[in-house]
Amino acid sequence: SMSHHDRMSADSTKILDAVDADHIPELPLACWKGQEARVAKCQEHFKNKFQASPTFYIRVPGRVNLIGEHIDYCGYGVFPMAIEHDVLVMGKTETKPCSSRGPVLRLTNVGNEFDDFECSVDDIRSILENREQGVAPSWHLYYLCGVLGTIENMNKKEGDVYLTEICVDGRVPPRAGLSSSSALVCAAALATLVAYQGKFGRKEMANICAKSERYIGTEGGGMDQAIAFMATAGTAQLIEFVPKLNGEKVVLPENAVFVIANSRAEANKAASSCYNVRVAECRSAAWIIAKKEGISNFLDIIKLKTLQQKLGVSLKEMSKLVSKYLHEEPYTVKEIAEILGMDVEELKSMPLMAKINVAEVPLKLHQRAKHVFEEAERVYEFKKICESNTDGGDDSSKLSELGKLMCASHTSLRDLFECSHPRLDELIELSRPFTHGVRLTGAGWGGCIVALLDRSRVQNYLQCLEEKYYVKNFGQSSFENSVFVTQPGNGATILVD
Ligand code: ADP
Ligand code: NG1
Ligand code: MG
Repeated sequence: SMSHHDRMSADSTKILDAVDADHIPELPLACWKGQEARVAKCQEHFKNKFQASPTFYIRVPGRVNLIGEHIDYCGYGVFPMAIEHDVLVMGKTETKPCSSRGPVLRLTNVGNEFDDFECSVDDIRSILENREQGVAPSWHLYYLCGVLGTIENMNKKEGDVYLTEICVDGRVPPRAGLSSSSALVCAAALATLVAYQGKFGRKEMANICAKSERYIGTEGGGMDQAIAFMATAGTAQLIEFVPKLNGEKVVLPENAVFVIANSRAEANKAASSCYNVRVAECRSAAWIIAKKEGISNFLDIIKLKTLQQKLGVSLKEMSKLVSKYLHEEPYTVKEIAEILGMDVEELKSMPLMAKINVAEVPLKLHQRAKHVFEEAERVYEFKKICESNTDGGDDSSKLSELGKLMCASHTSLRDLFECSHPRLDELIELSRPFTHGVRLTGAGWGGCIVALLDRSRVQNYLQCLEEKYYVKNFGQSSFENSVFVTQPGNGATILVD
């Protein structure tokens, strides 16, 4: 299937170069090789539900982040690439009035565990605002995030679409840190764009989707939506967010192989407050350092990167400021409020703070901020090594340097950021003898690891994983859909029949 994928990649790269780098690529559905059986199955599902055939198709990939974890929401650059697993959305619209209750959206999903859903488009905002808190959101809510994001950013009134019928088929393992959620949100947003004949480029869509996925409750930093739209086959990208979204293609060393292994410990990010607590900790750290450095409007500085720019110092110096101003013992909200010269209630009612139960968790500002500055440095190091000239020599020293950065990233995520999981750490330890480097990828608390290794070691590594992790913990055949060798794939694509 890798060669089919490559063929599609080559086609769309050509189209892209010919048109406009920010244009969302459109490809004939027939160019999507190796997917015929899947498409046919989805079309059949669509026909059974809606007694018609879809007229447009959208494909959005998941991603693996190679390095730069939990720093996008602090404004720092990250290093992801798209994977071949994707979400496919098929749709059809009705532009003649067919109901008196305004525009209707009907959703169905090929996956058995995802129930059908139907609502009026006008109700989407209130459905999202009134969703139940503290539980795993229903799949359709992610879809609605994408729809709302696109609609509220379109300038023309979309009164001529009366009915949108949608069928989803997702192949990104859910709750595994490969961003199935953003693939779904972005696919929904792009399907809406196509349905309403809007025109946005890749970056606009990435920004819209980064914002709209927050309707699900998590204060994400935008990495997933950025790579979902901006990915280019054959390269990873350094994605920057400040001063504005930008992606820089980076070619990975030729003999580098990245293997993704799913720990099978699921982490549903929107079901708990773990993620938002980390965002809040990083924000509080920024406020405190800003205040102590004498910045008068310190509450306006919510990102550690903005703080760094304001202070005009290096990442190394930022790390020193962490040691200077933030103690290692966990903070309470009360102490943070005192340092900032605020009322506790006032602090608790700040945006984001109000969403989480800050009073109940120990806030480890020192550890989180230290991770962020060091991880941000590792991202630039990683890029530098990828781009360094090996002078005709082999790449193996490059791989070992990259690997060391990945290992350091994992240690920091485990010990300073505390977002690993015993299952992830077990996989990491098993992987070490076979790999140059290995780390958790995505938000963590479960999900996947990504390992960097020489092509020649892949077979032995996979065999070890199968025996010593999958068969041992989950029985025969659990290995099948849990491990994949991956290559940088393309971003969101519109497929035309
Ligand atoms: P991740 O993004 O790491 O995969 P999240 O917890 O952010 O994990 O999002 C997972 C959620 O996204 C799922 O619980 C589900 O609601 C939704 N989702 C993922 N894949 C699909 C799919 N194929 N169909 C419907 N919903 C999906
Ligand atoms: P996943 O693993 O997809 O939940 C999350 C965030 C990213 C980023 C990473 C950690 C969303 C949609 N995604 O990813 O922005 O912060 O964690 O690096 O919130
Ligand atoms: Mg997610």
